[in-house]
Amino acid sequence: MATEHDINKLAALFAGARRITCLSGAGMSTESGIPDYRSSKGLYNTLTSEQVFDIARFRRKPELFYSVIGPLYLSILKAQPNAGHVALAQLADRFGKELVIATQNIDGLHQKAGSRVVHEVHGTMDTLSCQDCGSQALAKSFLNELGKGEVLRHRCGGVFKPDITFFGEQLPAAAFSASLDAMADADLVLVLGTSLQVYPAASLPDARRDGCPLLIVNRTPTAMDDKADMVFHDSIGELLPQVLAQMDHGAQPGSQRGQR
Ligand code: CNA
Repeated sequence: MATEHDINKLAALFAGARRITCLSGAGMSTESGIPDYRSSKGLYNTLTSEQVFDIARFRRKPELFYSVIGPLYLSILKAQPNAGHVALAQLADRFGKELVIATQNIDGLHQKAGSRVVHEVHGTMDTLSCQDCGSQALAKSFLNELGKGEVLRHRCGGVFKPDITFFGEQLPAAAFSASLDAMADADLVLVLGTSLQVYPAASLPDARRDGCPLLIVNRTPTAMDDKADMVFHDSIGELLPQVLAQMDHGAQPGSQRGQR
């Protein structure tokens, strides 16, 4: 658990960085009520996610995907950002940091919290594409069907697939390459709420330049703890607001606001 000394150190680290790049994962959104993959209450213990999110299976049997995921999909569309998402957005808005978020999440919560530069390396649940004609639609126009676990179809008869990256699909190239660039440009890299087991996203922090500090906040150990400068096995939604409060406390009146 972070001590007062740790919070002071983190506040100084954040305050001294101009360009901050963050890699977030499912643990970023558990405090918004969305289960992650690998914790005890995570999806892998209740559902066979690798099967449900397999592209070949989806094409063969979309009813399996929608019946299992439909109600969860609906709850993700309705979820609200938590204190961790809000604190990150404030790093840019209130403290003038050039914040870039590379997220493995498909829930859109960073954007809902007000973060503007978000690269969704595993796509998004907000939109759907018809597998036959390519038309796009907003998932929020199908709330009833999702709640009932029905297969979503375009009026041409084709099945809609959410614009997320399924197992067996390529990552969105533009989002991935923009994330790599942002890691290389950063003077502080944050890894928040990811076990760092899903590649290639997990390799993104390795693109940071020599000497760029790496901070990991994750409730349980990650695959990169030994490479990090600071690691906290804490809750993001509890730790980040404390750091921002300390930055507020440490700032001269007005000194860190409005630098953009
Ligand atoms: P993961 O492997 O489930 O790891 C999540 C990590 O977060 C775990 O190590 C937890 O200990 C940690 N954690 C959970 N809650 C908190 C918290 N409040 N504070 C700090 N740490 C916490 O998930 P990854 O993101 O590493 O795996 C990548 C997958 C998960 C991507 O393909 C995502 O698309 C996918 N996913 C996304 C969502 C979402 O969009 N919200 C939900 C579930 C899975």
